[in-house]
Amino acid sequence: MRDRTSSKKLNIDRERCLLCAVLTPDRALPGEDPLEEIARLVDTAGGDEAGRLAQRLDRPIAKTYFGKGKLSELAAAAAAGRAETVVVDDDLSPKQLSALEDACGRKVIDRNEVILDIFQSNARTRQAQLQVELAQSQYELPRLARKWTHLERLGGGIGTRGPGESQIETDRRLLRRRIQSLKSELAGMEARKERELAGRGGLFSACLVGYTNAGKSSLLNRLANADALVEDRLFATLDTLTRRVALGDGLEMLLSDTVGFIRRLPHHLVASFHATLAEAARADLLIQAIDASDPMCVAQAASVDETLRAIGIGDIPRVHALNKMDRPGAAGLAEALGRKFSPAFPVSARTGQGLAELSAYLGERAAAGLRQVRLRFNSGDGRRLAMASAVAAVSDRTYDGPDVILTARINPADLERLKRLPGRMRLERGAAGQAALAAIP
Ligand SMILES: Nc1nc2c(ncn2[C@@H]2O[C@H](COP(=O)(O)OP(=O)(O)OP(=O)(O)O)[C@@H](O)[C@H]2O)c(=O)[nH]1
Ligand SMILES: [Mg+2]
Repeated sequence: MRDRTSSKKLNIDRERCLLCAVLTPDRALPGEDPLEEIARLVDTAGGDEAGRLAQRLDRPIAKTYFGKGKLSELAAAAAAGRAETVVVDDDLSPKQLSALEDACGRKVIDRNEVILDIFQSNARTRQAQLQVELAQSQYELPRLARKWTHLERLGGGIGTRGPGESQIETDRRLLRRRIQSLKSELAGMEARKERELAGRGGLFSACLVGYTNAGKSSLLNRLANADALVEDRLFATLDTLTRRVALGDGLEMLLSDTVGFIRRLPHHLVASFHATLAEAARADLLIQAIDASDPMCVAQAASVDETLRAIGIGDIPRVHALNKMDRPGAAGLAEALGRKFSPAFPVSARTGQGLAELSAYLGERAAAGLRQVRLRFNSGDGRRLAMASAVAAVSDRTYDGPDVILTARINPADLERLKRLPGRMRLERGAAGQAALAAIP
């Protein structure tokens, strides 16, 4: 029986794909091969390129996507390249999809579906899998009707209210129910995460954001000595990985890696990845990774900026990591990019170049707003000791009789939480702490 939850086989692994696009004036960026990115996406999804077909138009034709002439070339181009699938670098309406499929007699998939396909094969955790399924279901919902009219055209459905119509209703209901249950399971996961995060205290946190393949996971690995998955493919990371990073002098921060962005990211995906992107929303600082060796990096950074604004986190302070400085071409661009993106640090996650400077900057940011204190409390007060060690940058710990004395930097909110714990704690501030402490009998 036909699988009703997906209208066609999305997976293009090892399929020969003809790459198509309408090139609108706003779309072709200077110096860019306009089909290069979809070629990269298809390659990442495991497809093989079987030729390209593009048409310059002010905008795609509403009903047929391509103009009449190009539409009539489609079948021949697909045949010439022995293409099994036609991939269109745009989000197609159900009508456009049907028109293109009719014109070439082959499976047609759009940019949305290629990205969903990649996300699906890269989703490793339950949360990522649920998020991808949610995005897919939402994409599918308005397209269910098309699938059934399609079936009828292929020989089914007799009469005005054939089996198709009630079937569409049943399918819609099932899919809506599934979407609801995915949403509630994801909301539950998010709530659990929130509770977990509340325990983190006010530790300074930064989140790596940036275009896919810019080197975010590589930077996390270098900066945090972590083992995030690094791959030369798009959207290798779909989950958030958070690590504690030691910045010296007892100072620590949290550093997270997250899902990469791409131009024209399908909005269902952005919405579905709410939980993953929430990590970035909570950050005190965003570190935008830019692949400075990519001639398209300025346009890529602009689209990242757009996505950050679209998800409401464009205002979080940002620093730029101009990455892959070891690659030819990057060094020449560093100066110009540094002027455009400020503050910026030329770095290489591969060689480690510039990372000390970036870490020092992160250290300054993490230390700003912290209060230098000396805390004296009973050394048997395990709860306070554990909390202080978790949320404060403790640079010195000494014992005086029954007491422990911590020299630490801490943010005011966490200091209040420490004070509120049962038991006694004495506090001396700043450099004066030393003298004050000496005065304690
Ligand atoms: N030459 C060079 N290659 C790098 C550098 N940083 C990362 N790479 C390579 O770039 C590719 C992508 O790196 P990732 O760290 O996976 O990039 P990402 O931004 O996490 O990518 P997604 O998770 O897919 O969004 C890998 O092949 C890395 O080895 C660098 O500084 N120099
Ligand atoms: Mg990554």
